[in-house]
Amino acid sequence: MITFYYNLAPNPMKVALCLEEMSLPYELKPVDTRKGEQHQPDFLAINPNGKVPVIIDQDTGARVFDSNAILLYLAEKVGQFLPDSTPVARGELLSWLMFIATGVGPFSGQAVHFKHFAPEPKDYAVSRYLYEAQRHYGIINAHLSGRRYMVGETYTIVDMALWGWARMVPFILGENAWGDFPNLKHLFDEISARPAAQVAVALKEMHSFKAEMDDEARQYMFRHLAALSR
Ligand SMILES: N[C@@H](CCC(=O)N[C@@H](CS)C(=O)NCC(=O)O)C(=O)O
Repeated sequence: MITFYYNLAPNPMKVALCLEEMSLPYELKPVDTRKGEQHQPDFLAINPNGKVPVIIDQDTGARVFDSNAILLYLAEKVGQFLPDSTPVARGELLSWLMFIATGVGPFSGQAVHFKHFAPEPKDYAVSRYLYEAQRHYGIINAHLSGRRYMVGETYTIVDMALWGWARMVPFILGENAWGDFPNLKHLFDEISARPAAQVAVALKEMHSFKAEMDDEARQYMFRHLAALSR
């Protein structure tokens, strides 16, 4: 049994997809980040970074935080959704997993923050992060030209990591953004049609997370605001 600390944001959603693809039994532990549950001492004892996702593998006692670390842990546990065990394929797997973890995710997250939530003036920051997010998705789209999946000939955890963020492309880059990334859109649609993805998306019915980005939510999500007001 896996204990899965989650909300409905891109990083937990990749893990939800992965757990479903692997048919691993898991119990859900919702963490409402707009109510500050990520800063509670009992949660910080599980993830000192105060973010979701986290898993605890009850079979092994392992605690794993950071979404792409979780995907790799689970793939190695079950021996599935990995490419051929050659050094070349392993190099590709690690490179694209880290590219998504350190590039696609953070630049997309900052683009969303500045575009949708930051106060004015913000033109410089919006321009920088939208440019970088667009550039990262462009690299993925170019890589997918003539390929069905990100690594090798089969569906792997890299495709799952990508799906978590690809769901957000219109929110990050605008409603017409898919037109710039036809290869990525093709892969995104293929994954979204999988039964595992449909179960992951339906997790939104399992728990009612706070939706409003009000003063309380901003206080918990954007903690630098406290320093600014001192
Ligand atoms: N590098 C981490 C990032 C996790 C992360 O940023 N999680 C967000 C949801 S996608 C979160 O918990 N935010 C709450 C907060 O920042 O207070 C990962 O890949 O899991």
